[in-house]
Amino acid sequence: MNYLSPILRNNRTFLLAYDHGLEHGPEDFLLEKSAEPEFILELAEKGNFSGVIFQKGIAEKYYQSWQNIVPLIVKLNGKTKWQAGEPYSPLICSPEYAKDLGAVAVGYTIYPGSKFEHLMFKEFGQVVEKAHNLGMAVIAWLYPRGKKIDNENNPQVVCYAARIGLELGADMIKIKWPLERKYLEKAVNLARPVKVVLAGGERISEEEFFKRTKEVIVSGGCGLAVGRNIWQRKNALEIAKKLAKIIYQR
Ligand code: FBP
Repeated sequence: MNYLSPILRNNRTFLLAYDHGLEHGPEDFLLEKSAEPEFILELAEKGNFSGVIFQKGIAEKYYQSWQNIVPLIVKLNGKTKWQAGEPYSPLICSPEYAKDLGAVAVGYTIYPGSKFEHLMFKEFGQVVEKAHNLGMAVIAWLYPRGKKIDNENNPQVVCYAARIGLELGADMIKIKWPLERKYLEKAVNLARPVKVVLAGGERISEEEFFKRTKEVIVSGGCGLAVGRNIWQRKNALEIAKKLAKIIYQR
C-alpha cells in the first residue's frame, strides 16, 4: 500500500508547513495575515500545495470545511523554543485523533543525538504502526540536536539523519539543507526508497530558494515541506505557484 498517495502529485510533494506558532511563536508571523490559519488554507489551495501541516489545535478549529480541498497532515508532537537543554518533543496527539480530524498523514519530529532520543524512537515506532493500521503515512522531521551534535548542518550529520528515517520506518523524511548538492544526493540514496523532502529554514532570497528547489528535484528529492520561505513573503501565492511548477514538472 502506498500510504503517501494522498499527498503526492506526479510522485512529488509540496507541503505548506504551519506549526511555527508552537515551535517559534508569533515572531515568525512577520505579516499580519500569516497569523491567520484561513489565510494559510487559502494559500495552500490556490498555491497548488499537496498538503498543509498543522498542529492538532489548528486542525480542530479551522480545518473541517477544508476537507477534500487541501490534504491535512497533523503534526503529532511539538515543543516551544523555550525548552532548554537536551531536546525532546512530546507526543500531543494520537494517530487515531489525527485521523478523526481528517488527516491523511501524520508528522513527528525526532532529534537524533539527544539524550532523549530513545523516548522519541519508542514513540515514533508506535506512531508508525498505528498510523499504518489506519492507512496513514508518517513523515519524520529528522533534526539531529543535543550536546553530542556539534553542527546539525554538517552534511555528514544530515546524511546520517536521512538514513535514520529509513531505519525507523518513516514513509517520508524531512531534513535540513545539507549545504551542497552532492550531500543531498547522498542523503536521498541513503534513505531510498523513503522519500526525502527539504525544510525551508529561515527566509532567504527568492533567487536562492528557487535554485535550491531545483537542486532538490534534480538530486532525486521528492519536494519541499516549507513554511517561512512562503508565508513570510508578500508575494507568497506567486512564489508558491512558481515552486509548484518546478516540483511537479516531469
Ligand atoms: P520552515 O520551512 O519555515 O523552516 O519550516 C520547517 C520546520 O520544520 C517547521 O515544520 C518547524 O516549525 C520548524 O521548521 C522548526 O525549525 P527549528 O526546529 O529548526 O526551529
